[in-house]
Amino acid sequence: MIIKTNKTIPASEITDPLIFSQRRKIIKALLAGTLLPSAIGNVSGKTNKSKWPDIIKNENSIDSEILTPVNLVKNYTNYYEFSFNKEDSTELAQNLKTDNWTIEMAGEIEKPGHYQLEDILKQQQLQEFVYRFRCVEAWSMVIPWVGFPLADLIKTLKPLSTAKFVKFTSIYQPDIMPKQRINAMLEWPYTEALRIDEAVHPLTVMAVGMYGDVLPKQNGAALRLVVPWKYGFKSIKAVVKIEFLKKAPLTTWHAYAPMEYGFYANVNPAVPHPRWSQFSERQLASGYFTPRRQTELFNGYAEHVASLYSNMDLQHFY
Ligand SMILES: Nc1nc2c(c(=O)[nH]1)N[C@H]1C(S)=C(S)[C@@H](COP(=O)(O)O)O[C@H]1N2
Ligand SMILES: [Mo]
Repeated sequence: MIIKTNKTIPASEITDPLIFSQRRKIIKALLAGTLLPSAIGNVSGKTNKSKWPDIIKNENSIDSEILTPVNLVKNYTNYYEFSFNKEDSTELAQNLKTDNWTIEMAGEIEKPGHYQLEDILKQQQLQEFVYRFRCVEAWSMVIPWVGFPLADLIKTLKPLSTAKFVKFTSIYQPDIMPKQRINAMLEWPYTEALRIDEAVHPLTVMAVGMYGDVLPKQNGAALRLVVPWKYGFKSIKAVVKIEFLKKAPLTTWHAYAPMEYGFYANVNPAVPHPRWSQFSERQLASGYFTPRRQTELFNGYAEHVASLYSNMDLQHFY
């Protein structure tokens, strides 16, 4: 997210140092003739499934694209509770304690309560979901998540017919999350929400891992949401509460700048952000001469999700 400060630089114009140094390394290696696939991450599309050896790949996985190198995904993170800088947030997030994770389930359900993540996982069949991921700042990645469909969890909670929206809340821990202490611009804890039909859509995932391993703290451990057809800020990290509501709640980014960050936040090349175009995206760690990728409606998942919005004006409900 681009924070409104005195110097507002469109995200698309920023060449972050990590990408820059990675490119320099790649060019150096190319010149030296030493570039092995492992040097730029996994280019074969296979992951090293160390923790979950028998995991099955979800049918909605994309397989035609090259995965973003894991080291880039781990070191280029948006985690505003810690820092507005993508590398500092990675480092500071290591202070988060992610064991014995508990999630509060509340609102319009028959089975509210505090659930241990471990107990939830005993009921779920973990799968790998290889999804495109598109940040509203106009960069994108391809990530193999490990998790389960949110729909499978929601079923066990027995939602009432009055449950129309699902609200997610991130952990609030100002003692270790510096921006929760000193940044009053955003309201903490971070919250996000989906319409119930979006929440139970088979593409919507709760992730506990990526690249065959446990989710790194900076990427949202112990449990995060992944909604691949929406801008990245909807994919809330470190979820500690899931609430079923009758009405749409006000969520963090939407509350901060409603003209810039809509409730729906569906990826849409035809709806520019007020301060930059969403027509194309920079694929992280793509080749030096690779052109920007043309952004697709619903991030390429239109055949799966367009029907959710068939009666809606997407320019108005951005
Ligand atoms: N709690 C929380 N969740 C969050 C964020 C955040 O700052 N705090 N950033 C969002 C944004 S803007 C993006 S692009 C993705 C980034 O996920 P990644 O760092 O794992 O790539 O997380 C989203 N979820
Ligand atoms: Mo983002």
